[in-house]
Amino acid sequence: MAQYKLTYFNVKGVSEPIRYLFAYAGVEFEDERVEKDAWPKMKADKPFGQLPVLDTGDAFVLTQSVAIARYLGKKFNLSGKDDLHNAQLDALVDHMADLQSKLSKALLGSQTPAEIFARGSIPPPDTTEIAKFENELLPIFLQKFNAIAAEGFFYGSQATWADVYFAGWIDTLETRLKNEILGSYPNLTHIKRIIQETNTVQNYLEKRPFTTM
Ligand SMILES: N[C@@H](CCC(=O)N[C@@H](CS)C(=O)NCC(=O)O)C(=O)O
Repeated sequence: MAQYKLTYFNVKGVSEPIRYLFAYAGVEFEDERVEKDAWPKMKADKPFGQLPVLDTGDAFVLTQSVAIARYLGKKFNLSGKDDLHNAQLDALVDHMADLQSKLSKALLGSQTPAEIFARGSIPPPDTTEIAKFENELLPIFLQKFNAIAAEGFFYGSQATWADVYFAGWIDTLETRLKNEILGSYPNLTHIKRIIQETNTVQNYLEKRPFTTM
């Protein structure tokens, strides 16, 4: 039985980078995917009434996707080389998470996930906001991300949890935008390729369920 259990909805969302981390490290995990009808009954039992949660296998349940990813990065020896490097990686991943919440807002509007679940359908996306995100905001950040990956990976020549996180994050973004978005960013394309071509990640990608989000 796997030590770790990750619980999230049956989408990539904020959890795909965590699934990538398990796959990249070659560590088995239970990938529990909750269907939306089952969620209302489970919500009250979760520490903050939200997903994802990671059951670490030692009587502790961790929340917040970035905190979970950082924790696993440490466990899997994928942290930075010193405090400054770690702070740089933390800030970079926070930028990715901020961008993802902005995209979610454009896609889902101002309704909370709980309201969307209660309504049973996703409201029509705000196409003007999505176009602004994809054509104006995102390129500003991708250009900067690309520049700090000049040595092969973010802030250096060795892959860390931030590179693995990035590969899962860009996978989610491309799925949600229905578009490949790294064409003009060779350093970022390189990171995505190296991570996705790792054998254990390839195995995960082949086996994961197909989802549109
Ligand atoms: N910042 C949190 C966001 C957590 C969150 O908003 N989770 C949503 C799904 S992405 C959720 O649990 N929605 C169901 C609900 O609030 O009832 C993270 O990254 O983990």
